[in-house]
Amino acid sequence: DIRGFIFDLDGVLTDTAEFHYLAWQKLADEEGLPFTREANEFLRGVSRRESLLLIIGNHKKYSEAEIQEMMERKNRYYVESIENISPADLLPGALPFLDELRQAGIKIALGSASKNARSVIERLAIASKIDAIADGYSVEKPKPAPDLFLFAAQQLGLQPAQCVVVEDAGAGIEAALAASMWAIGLGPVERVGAAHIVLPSLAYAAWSDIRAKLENVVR
Ligand code: XGP
Ligand code: MG
Repeated sequence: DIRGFIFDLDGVLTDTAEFHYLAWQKLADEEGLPFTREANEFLRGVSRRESLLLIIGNHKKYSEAEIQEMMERKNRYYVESIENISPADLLPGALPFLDELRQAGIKIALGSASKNARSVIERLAIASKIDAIADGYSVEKPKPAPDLFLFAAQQLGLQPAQCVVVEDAGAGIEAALAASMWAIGLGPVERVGAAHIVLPSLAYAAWSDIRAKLENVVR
């Protein structure tokens, strides 16, 4: 039976995916690298370094020092942009769903590729609702590898099969399935259709419905 939920952060609990996009766009513009909102879809769930490498593609050659500098620059833009986020920036449904799960005795972890996850959680004022954090510092291999979610489950003291991952990224759904966990995808089926359950957002998430649906999935 299901004992834990592992939530991605950016694009799931709050729309920081948009702030990441704007920060990457600014960097790309400064570097003369082509980048669009559509291209940003591929950065969902992807680590800072991998995101930058995807943006650079084959367009230019950069030294390792230049890559480091660009990662720092993008992060400065991002950190500036999240300075003013508050509990009002939680996405619709996020807070009631977290509370519903906690009341049902479900453990909750964060599973985010971001190194900024802790500071975002503090600003959203939901740190007290989260039992364990797996973030951009926790493991070596980023999503779609299962490592981050396996680390989160371990922190919760649960087996993978007892955990449900909630993700907005294709790479995140892949990682959840690779970890042998249940997966709930938020967003369009083209992006998260591989998940066991697809919902438009957490505003449509109810624990009793989800449990009933997952109990009927044969795996
Ligand atoms: P961090 C971020 C990436 O920069 C961003 O491209 C990803 O979309 C995001 O993580 C996914 O959660 O990582 O720069 O905040 O460490
Ligand atoms: Mg995400």
